[in-house]
Amino acid sequence: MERYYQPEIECASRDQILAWQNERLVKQVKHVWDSVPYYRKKMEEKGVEPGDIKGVEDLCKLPFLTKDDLRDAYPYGLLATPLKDCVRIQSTSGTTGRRVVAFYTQHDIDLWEECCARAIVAAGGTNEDVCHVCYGYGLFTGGPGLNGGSHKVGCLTLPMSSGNTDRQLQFMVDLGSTILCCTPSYAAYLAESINERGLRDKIKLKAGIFGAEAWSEEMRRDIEKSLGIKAYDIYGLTEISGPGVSFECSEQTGMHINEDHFIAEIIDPETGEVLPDGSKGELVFTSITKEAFPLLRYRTRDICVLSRKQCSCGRTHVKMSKPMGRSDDMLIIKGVNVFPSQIETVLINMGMPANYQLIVDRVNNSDTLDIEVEMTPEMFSDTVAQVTNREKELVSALKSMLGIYARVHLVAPKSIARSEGKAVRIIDKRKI
Ligand code: DLL
Repeated sequence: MERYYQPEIECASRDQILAWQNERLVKQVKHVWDSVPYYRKKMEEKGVEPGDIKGVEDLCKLPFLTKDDLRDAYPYGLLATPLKDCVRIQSTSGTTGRRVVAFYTQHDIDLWEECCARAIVAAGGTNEDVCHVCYGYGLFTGGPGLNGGSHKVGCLTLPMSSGNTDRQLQFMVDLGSTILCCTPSYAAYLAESINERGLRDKIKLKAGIFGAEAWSEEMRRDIEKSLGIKAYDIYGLTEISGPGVSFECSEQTGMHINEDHFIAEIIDPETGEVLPDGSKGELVFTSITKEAFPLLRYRTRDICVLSRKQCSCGRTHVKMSKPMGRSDDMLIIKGVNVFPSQIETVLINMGMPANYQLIVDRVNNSDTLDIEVEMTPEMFSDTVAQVTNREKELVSALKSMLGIYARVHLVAPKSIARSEGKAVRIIDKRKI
């Protein structure tokens, strides 16, 4: 029974890991300096040259990259290899302005899939498993990443993609799926459908690999109980490759970061100062092995804590906590990235005032978004039919901007509380 497990890497000594990181970082900085004029300029502005970076302890000399840089440099400005060497792009679910597009050489794909394979093995996966992947396929990294990892492990891979619950359940029963890969909210929905249809005895699932959105320990326990499985968290982001940047082991107390490929730092989101392990702050990644899209000091905006406490699984790679929130205002609703600014754009374009509130909730383990929008005083005298019509128009405009359904409620002028400081636009009732 061949298992895609690399103890010589995943359980390497801390000295060995640091030695790999030092060597790879120096090489990567030179590669970026030589091939990415955008980042070279940033380094020059900070007065840093490749020779100044001798190892991980010099990382803090490098400038940060942010999502704004990715947007400025869209589409090819951060590409570090000739286009002829790239074989794939993936993209984020962001829908306004410029999307973030990440490039991969075949080597990058291999390493990314290797990271996903490690996650599957850590969840107990072997070549005897039937791995049911219902993350979305296409531009989203979830489907392609776990699909590739599953191949590497040698599982029988079911490339289901998301949606069509009847078909998901039929294949799950008929083919005897043993590992389920999807967002936690979809896993909860599938669990509910399985139990409603009395299929619990007919499924063979033993583990789930769930991520791409925030989920609580309570939700983990619910899913584990209703499906009779062990549920593992997996984290990642398109900019840094996709799922598999980090993953949980059987201890389920944080996700091991694949430190042979990514250097993690925690910074103070306000000042950019590097914080010691154990501090809560913004997670920053440097990819040290990627060829086509190697980001140095990329600010994820995810707020986490890193821990180097010894793990009983034997892995020595640093663990990150579940993201506790984001330092920007991005919401993740039903796995889709939603920015309040996108909503504001739609409202203003449709002639509505910018007085609105977003109420995000989780009902039956599925996210809901309600938007209260103040009417203008002129609209307030409209008939009920006119108001209903306007709400419908807004729902449809928001759907095409965000890609998800939001309920819209037009409310009386001046009925939404004003704030003297920053406007409080978001009420997130999800207990995460
Ligand atoms: O969500 C990649 C992924 C796919 C991860 C499948 C895991 C499984 P993006 O669409 O670029 O990539 O979104 C990245 O999602 O910065 C986090 O804010 C959030 N996120 C990802 N995984 C988790 C997780 C994919 N396990 C953004 N818990 C990240 C909480 C997560 N948030």
